[in-house]
Amino acid sequence: MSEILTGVPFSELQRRRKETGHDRLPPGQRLIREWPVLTYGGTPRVETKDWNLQVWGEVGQERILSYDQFLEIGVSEKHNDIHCVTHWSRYDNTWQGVLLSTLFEALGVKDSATHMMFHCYGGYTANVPMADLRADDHAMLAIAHDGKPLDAMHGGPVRGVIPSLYFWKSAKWVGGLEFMNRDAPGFWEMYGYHMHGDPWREERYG
Ligand SMILES: Nc1nc2c(c(=O)[nH]1)N[C@H]1C(S)=C(S)[C@@H](COP(=O)(O)O)O[C@H]1N2
Ligand SMILES: [Mo]
Repeated sequence: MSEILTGVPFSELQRRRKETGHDRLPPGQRLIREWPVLTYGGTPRVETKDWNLQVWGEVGQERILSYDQFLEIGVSEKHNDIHCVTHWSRYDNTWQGVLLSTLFEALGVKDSATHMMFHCYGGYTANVPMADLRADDHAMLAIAHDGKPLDAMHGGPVRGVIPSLYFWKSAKWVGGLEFMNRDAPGFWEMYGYHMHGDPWREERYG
């Protein structure tokens, strides 16, 4: 591969190469340069002063964080690729936000949490296994993309980014995290999308 591989641990690349024969572009995907907007329904407009993160379920303490309390947990930067189930991939995205690993620590997420449900302004939901979130050291709640605050269209002020899974799992306009002790389908999963959604295994539907 002549392309520069960024943000992906070597062990992860070896796994992908072995399982799929692909280094960077997952099977069945094509590379695009632009960044399309994919939203079911309207675009919620939430200002940071009105934004809250509600946290409940398998956590030490159920809480509601303001935007400032959320940022105080600590902001990091990550560089990675995104893969949409509708077959487009976009390389080299730089995200700033609060890493989920840091957030889970701060919130005291219990070991009994096996899955997390994103709850969004506007009603969208997406379920993700905790094992994937714990294994993906790029997974975050993002506030900025390529140095600019996230547009409302792309999920601003705060969206999930989980580059190891198809992009529908990266919920936009996140306002709640529910820590569950079992799996449950989110919005697209109820319409037949995969409960897991690993692009390297082409877990698109079913
Ligand atoms: N709240 C919410 N989050 C969402 C969606 C949505 O419709 N609502 N669409 C998902 C899908 S299918 C994709 S591919 C990505 C698209 O993100 P983008 O519009 O920033 O490209 O957001 C995901 N997160
Ligand atoms: Mo998507």
